[in-house]
Amino acid sequence: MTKKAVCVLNGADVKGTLWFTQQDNNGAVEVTGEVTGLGKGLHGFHIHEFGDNTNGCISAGAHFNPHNKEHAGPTDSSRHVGDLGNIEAGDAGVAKVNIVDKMISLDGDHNIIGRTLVVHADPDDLGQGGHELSKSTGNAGARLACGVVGLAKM
Ligand SMILES: [Cu+2]
Ligand SMILES: [Zn+2]
Repeated sequence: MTKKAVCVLNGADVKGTLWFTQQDNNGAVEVTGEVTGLGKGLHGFHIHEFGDNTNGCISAGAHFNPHNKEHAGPTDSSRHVGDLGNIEAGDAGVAKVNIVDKMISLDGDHNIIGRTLVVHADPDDLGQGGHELSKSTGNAGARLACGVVGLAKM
C-alpha cells in the first residue's frame, strides 16, 4: 500500500514543504517539494534522529543513524539512514527538491515519520571533505530550518 508523509519547514527565513511517497513496503521513497529563502548553492539536507523541536532545530539531535555508521552521501551503501545529501538553490534562493532514496522508509526500522528534516546553511561534503566533522555531519554548518515529518492524508 502506498504511504505518504509531509514536512513543513519553518525557519527564520527558510520555509518549505516536502512530500514523501513510498509505493511499496521497503521500496524507494520519493521526496518532492520546494524550499525557499536559501542562499544560492548547495545546502545539507538530512533526517535527524528526534522529532523534538523544543529548543529549535538543535533538539532534533544528530543524523538518524540506527546502525551506527559514519556520515556519507546518499548513494553510498554505508551511510547514516538520514543522509539525503544536498539540495541546490538557484539565484532566487529556491531549491526544487526531487530525490528518490532507497534507504529511508515510511515504516520499519528506517522509518522517518516522527523525526526531523533539517536544511543547513552550508554544503554537505558527503563525508569526503577531510574536515573533523566530515564523518559525522558533512560539515554542513548551522541549521537554517527544520520540521517534523508526519503522516499525510492519502
Ligand atoms: Cu543535518
Ligand atoms: Zn549523516
